[in-house]
Parts: sequence; structure tokens; C-alpha cells
Amino acid sequence: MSYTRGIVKGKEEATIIIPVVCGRREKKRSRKRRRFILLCFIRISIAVLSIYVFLSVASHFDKKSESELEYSKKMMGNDDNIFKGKTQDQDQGSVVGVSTQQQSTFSAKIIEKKPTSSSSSFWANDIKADTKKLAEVKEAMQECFNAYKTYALGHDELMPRSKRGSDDFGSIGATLIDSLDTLYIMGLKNEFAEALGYLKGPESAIKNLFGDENQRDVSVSVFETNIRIIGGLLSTYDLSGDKETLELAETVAAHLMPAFDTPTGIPHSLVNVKTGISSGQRWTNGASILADFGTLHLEWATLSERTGNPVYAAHTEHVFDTLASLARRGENGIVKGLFPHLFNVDTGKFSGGRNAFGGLGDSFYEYLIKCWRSLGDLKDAQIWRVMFDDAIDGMKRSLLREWRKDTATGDVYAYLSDMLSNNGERSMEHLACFAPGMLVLGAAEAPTKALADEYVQIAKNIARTCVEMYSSQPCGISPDQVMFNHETGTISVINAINVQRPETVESLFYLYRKTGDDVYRTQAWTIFQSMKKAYRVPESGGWEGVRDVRNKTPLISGDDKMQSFFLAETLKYLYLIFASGDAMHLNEWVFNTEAHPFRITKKSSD
Ligand code: DMJ
Repeated sequence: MSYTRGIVKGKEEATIIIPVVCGRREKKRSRKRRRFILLCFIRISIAVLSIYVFLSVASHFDKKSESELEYSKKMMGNDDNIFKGKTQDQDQGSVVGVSTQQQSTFSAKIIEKKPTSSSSSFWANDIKADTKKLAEVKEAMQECFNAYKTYALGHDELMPRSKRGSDDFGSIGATLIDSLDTLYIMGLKNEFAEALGYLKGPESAIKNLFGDENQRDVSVSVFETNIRIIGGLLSTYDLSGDKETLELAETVAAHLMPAFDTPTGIPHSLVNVKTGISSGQRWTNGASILADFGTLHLEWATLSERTGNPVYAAHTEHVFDTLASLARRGENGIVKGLFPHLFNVDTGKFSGGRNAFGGLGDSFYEYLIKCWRSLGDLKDAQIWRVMFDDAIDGMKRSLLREWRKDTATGDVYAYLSDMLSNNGERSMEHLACFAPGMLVLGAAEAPTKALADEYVQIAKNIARTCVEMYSSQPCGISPDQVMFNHETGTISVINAINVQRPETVESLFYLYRKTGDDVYRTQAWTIFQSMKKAYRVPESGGWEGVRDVRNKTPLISGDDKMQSFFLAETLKYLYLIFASGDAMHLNEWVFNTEAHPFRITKKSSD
């Protein structure tokens, strides 16, 4: 055993002689003691700090205004009734709305997954296809598409009387792309193959505009290009699996991206696809429109999901974050969940006071519920739902009017007023007739059963009016805007044109899928028959709009224009009304505002 010098702690330094082994043990023990004391100190400090942070946060919340607290509570989703997203598996089934024989010959793969159990209790069960009516709608589509192909291929739209094309969207072949998924869903395989072949071929209008070469110096609408072109390409990809359509959708989105390059990150309405210079519409003094920039995320998030490139979703998510933050602060003219229609992308200020569900606002509200229902990885998902329910609350309190009650049945006829229109509060645009469909979707996963029932009831009441807008005219076709006389219970015409809009049949589709009540099929069929009489131009086979629906024979006042949304939306919804309930089931598919269906990816409804 050897010896060494050791120091006895706490005492005056003294040199003592201790055995080497004892000295090491003592050192070890003293190191342990020091470490223990240090550890205790750190733990106590952390505890004190946590208590301090907790108390400061609590006192900060105490200072928040009542409305802010209420809003935060709602945003957090504080009750068990709030729908919680689930993961959905992705098995595939059969082609929709198409006979078995057609399915076996139609090569492309689709589509259906059986509804999840609880969601099937929301939608009507056992809806059978009405094959005769399906065939008639399909025939109309075939005729319209063939007329477009014959006289206007590559142009945006057909002029059925003049037998030539017109180009309102930058000459990108809007009707061709808007038609693709309708052809596919209807099982029009030859037309679909032809359309796809043209889209990919050397003459392709869209490739010419957005390809690397031959880019024309032309400005396009971000909104229209998004809902018709990106929407149409994405849905074609989802239905057929054709990769090139996805790539094209990405190319188009890349060319729209410079529009977001503004101080607020809210996009301008127009962008030049060659120079990337963006601007607002002249008639809004450069301001961007709520329904334009608020109707992008469904497509851009889906594009990001399908391509794995997050950049698209990030752009449009920022738009929503900006709107949500303005709503949270309750400033800037946002009243009862309803937003003004114009937005200055430089100053971040809203202007323009029409808080309505007609043009300029409509699809922004539609996308709140559609994004919430359909995008599985939606950031801050609950905020979308809260903003939707707030907007409907605003609708109920400021815009919803009852103008007639059927004394025999007790049925109420309701409408959504154009709050600040020249005709006071008693007018409504046909555009607002999309609202019943939106309300049905909102009911599908509403926070409470009472709210769901209320949404469906309001939807029925408004749809009743929309149908009356058709039946009240001598040709059975609705005007674009009407006025309601509460005293006499009648409708008068404000804007007599009809441009083949889809909104009423769109809502009938959702109501029929929800209720299975044949009244909606009957109404849709009557409207379709009137359309056939009023729209069809025998010389070309194309269908046109009507300049004045007060004429008994509207053909004498045809507008010589076949809208691309007539093929994308009106005929598609009519077809699906008569298809089986499993065709494009609403738990599996979400329709963008141009009726282009995207597969709901990661979340299934209840
Ligand atoms: C369509 O282009 C879209 O539905 C859009 O959201 C507004 N309305 C037209 C058809 O009326």
C-alpha cells in the first residue's frame, strides 16, 4: 500500500497523510455530492421558470377580449362533436354510372370505393341508375362535344350558330379540357381518347401556350385557368391515371405562380404567361377578387399531394392563413363571417361591400367546406370548418330571406339576397343557387346533428326557389338574376339572359344524393328537357345560351355560345343525378367549383 497527500474539505487546508485508496474514495464522494447539489439547483430553477411562464400565459389570456377567446375556443375544436379526420385507404372499384358492358370495354381504370359505414348513413342508400335518362344526357354530351370538335377544336368555346370557335381564356382549348372527365365518367371512351390524344399532340393549344416554345404574350385569369384547366387536368389524372395530364397541370400552375408575387402574397387576378407580369382587373381598379384568390387551394393542395412538390400548396395556404388571420382579428370589413369582395394586394385592405353568395364571393365559401372535407393533411383544419360555419351563420342572419310559403304543404321558399344590389335586398343571382349543394356538404359532417338538420332544411328551401326560377319562365329556363315579390309571392326578371349555368342542377344533385327523394330527379329532368328545347342548335349540334328567357321560343334569341362549363358542370351533374348512388360517391370524391372531381385523399367523411 502506498501513501499520498489528501485535502480534507471544509476544513482549513491541512495536509494529512492518508492511504491512497481512502483518498480516492473521498474524492469520488465529494464529486458526487457536488454533482447532486448542482442537479438539485438545475431542477429547482426549471420548476420555478415553468411556473413563471405558465402564470404569464394565463394572465395574457385573461386580458383577451371575450370574442377573441370565443374564437380561439372554436378554432381549437373544443367539443367531442367536432368531426375528427380519419385515414382512408385507397382501394379501387368499378367505373361509375356506366353499364357493366361499357365498363368491361372501357379500358381506363376507375373508381369507386364503398362508402365508410357511418358516412353511408348520411347519404341516401340504394339509389339506382335511371338508364334511360342517363342515356339521354350522355347523348347530349356526345353531341355537344362532337360539335366542339368539328367546329372549334383548340379554341376555348364553340359558337354553335356561327360554327366557329371563340377564345375568352387565352385560347387554351378550355372546352376540351373541361370536357375530359365528363367524357370519362359517362363512358364515352372514343371521345375521351380523341380528346386526350389532341391534348398531348403537336397541335395542342395548351401545350402551345404553356410549353417552352411558342409562348404567346397573353394574360390569363388565374381563377379561370385554375378551376377549368388545372382542375380538368387533375381530375383526368385522378380518373384515368394518365401521368402527362398531371405534368401539364404542374406546368400550368408554374406559369400562374408569378401572380402571387405581391407584397401580401395574395395573387393578382391576371398573369401574363410569357412575361410573368401580373395585374388586377381594370374594372376593380386592380383589386383582387375574393372568389378568385379564395378558390385555389383545393386544386393547388391536390397538385402538391399528387406530385409530392409542396410549393403549390404553400402558395395557396398562405392566402388562407392571411384570410383566417384577418377574420380572427375581426377587422377589415369582415362581418359575421362574411368577407368584402375586393382586396388590395399591396395594402392588405378589403373594400367593396357586397357580402353575398353570388358572383365575386361564392366559391370562396364553397372551398372552405370542400377543403376541410377533402384535404387529409389540411393545415389548421379546424379553422376552415369554423370559418365555414361562421359564414353560414352570417348568411342566416343577413342574407337568407323567405318570400313564400306553400299553404298546402307548409314548404318554405327561401333565397339569398344580393345584399347591396341596386334592387335592394330582394334579388338573387342564379350563381347563388350553388349554395344548397354547399350546405348539404356542410351538413355531412356538421358539429352537431341540429346544425346538420338546419343546413339541409335551408338547402331544400333555397333549392325550391332555384327550381321556381326555371318553372316561372315561359321556356322553363331561369334568368341570371331575379327579384322576389314577398307580397304576391312571385318572381320577376332582373337579368333575362341564361348562360347554361350549372348551379341549380348542381344543388339538385347534392340534395338527391342526400335524401334520395325522387322530387329532385323529376325537377332535374324537367330542367334538362327545357334546356334541350331552348339550347340545342340543330345546324351544328352545339347547345347555346339564351339572351332573353321571357321569350316562349328562346332559340330566336340564342347567344351563339356554348359555355365550357356546360360540358364540365351542367351536363355532368345532370348525368350523375340519374346515375347510381355509388357513382362518384361524395365520400370518395370532391368536385371543384368547375365540377372536376378529385379523389379525397387521406381523410374519409365520418
Ligand atoms: C363556373 O365557372 C364555376 O362554377 C364558378 O365557380 C362560377 N360559376 C361558373 C358557372 O356559372
